[in-house]
Amino acid sequence: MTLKKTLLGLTLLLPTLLVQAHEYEAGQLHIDHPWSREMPPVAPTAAAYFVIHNKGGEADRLLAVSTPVAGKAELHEHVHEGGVMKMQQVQDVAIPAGGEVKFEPMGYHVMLFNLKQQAKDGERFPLTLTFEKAGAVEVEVAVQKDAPAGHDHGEAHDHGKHQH
Ligand SMILES: [Cu+2]
Repeated sequence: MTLKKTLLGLTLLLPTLLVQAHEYEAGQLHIDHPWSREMPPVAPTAAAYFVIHNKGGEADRLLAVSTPVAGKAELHEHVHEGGVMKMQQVQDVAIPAGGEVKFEPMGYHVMLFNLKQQAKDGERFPLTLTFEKAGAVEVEVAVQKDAPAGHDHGEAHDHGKHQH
């Protein structure tokens, strides 16, 4: 009976262990699960997403992004313009005091250009986020086939359509 109980407990725990969520602390900021969707090897660009929580009483700003795997990295947002969804570069992203900003498909994202090669599902690459107050924070971006739960709106048109 005891063995049976233990096995049942393990079965219930496994899905939790497989999620591989990772997070980072930088001063007042908490950066949750940086990830990137696996793209075809020929795709020239990729995008990275994460959620930034600001637990402090002062606003901060994300000023710059960089990574050794891409020739260029930019902060982007999606905007509706005449019924068309398109993306454009932004100079910085405000992180309000006590608030959070989601970088996600069809929203803010880190755009990576001139990739030397596309990372595959299960791989990770380093990304440095530079904040006005918290300074430079290096995170690892997890590459995965599917968006983590709660990070996708299920809009298929985002898939492989990151063009400028
Ligand atoms: Cu973009």
